[in-house]
Amino acid sequence: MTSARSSPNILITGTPGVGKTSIAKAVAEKTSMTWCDVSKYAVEKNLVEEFDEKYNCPVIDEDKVLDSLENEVKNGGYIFDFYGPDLLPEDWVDIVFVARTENKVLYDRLTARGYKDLKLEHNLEYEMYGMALEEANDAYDPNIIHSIENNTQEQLEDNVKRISCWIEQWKKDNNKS
Ligand code: DAT
Repeated sequence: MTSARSSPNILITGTPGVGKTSIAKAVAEKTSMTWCDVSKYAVEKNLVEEFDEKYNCPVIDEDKVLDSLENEVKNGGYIFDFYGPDLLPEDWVDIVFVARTENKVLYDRLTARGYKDLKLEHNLEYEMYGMALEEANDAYDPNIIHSIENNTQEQLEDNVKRISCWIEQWKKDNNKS
């Protein structure tokens, strides 16, 4: 099997606080992949529709973000870090990791981040019902979706190792190493 990309593109998704950034940054440091925090990218490039006062966060302009990223990601090598499990077109990504965290652990992480009231409740519920995983399953081929537990430091290290190994294997399988 070969791919037009010289490296894979990976999506790490899940509820805010489940550890997407921690995993994505560590994998990028261990490999030659580029970490792309899609929300930050949108804000830095001014691709934001509005600021959501209720949830105290920017609402990204999805079409503009996709247009802006399209040429950059053609050759692969990106680790996308985004809470939205269905933003990226299916043919952009080779594998999807949905990070999961137990609600008690997530509660502590989100309150430490200053989340409260509706924003806290909404995100805890979203995680409790496994919504990110469900949405990812609707958006991508379920065969490329992997749910990863990310509660402890040990699990974080295992996840980083597993994803990094997967990248190396992809390159071998696609004759890109
Ligand atoms: P996200 O990018 O999904 O919003 P994050 O990577 O910023 O999440 O992590 C949220 C907080 O939790 C941050 O303080 C780092 C910590 N964290 C992430 N993964 C962890 C793990 N497996 N064990 C302990 N702490 C973790």
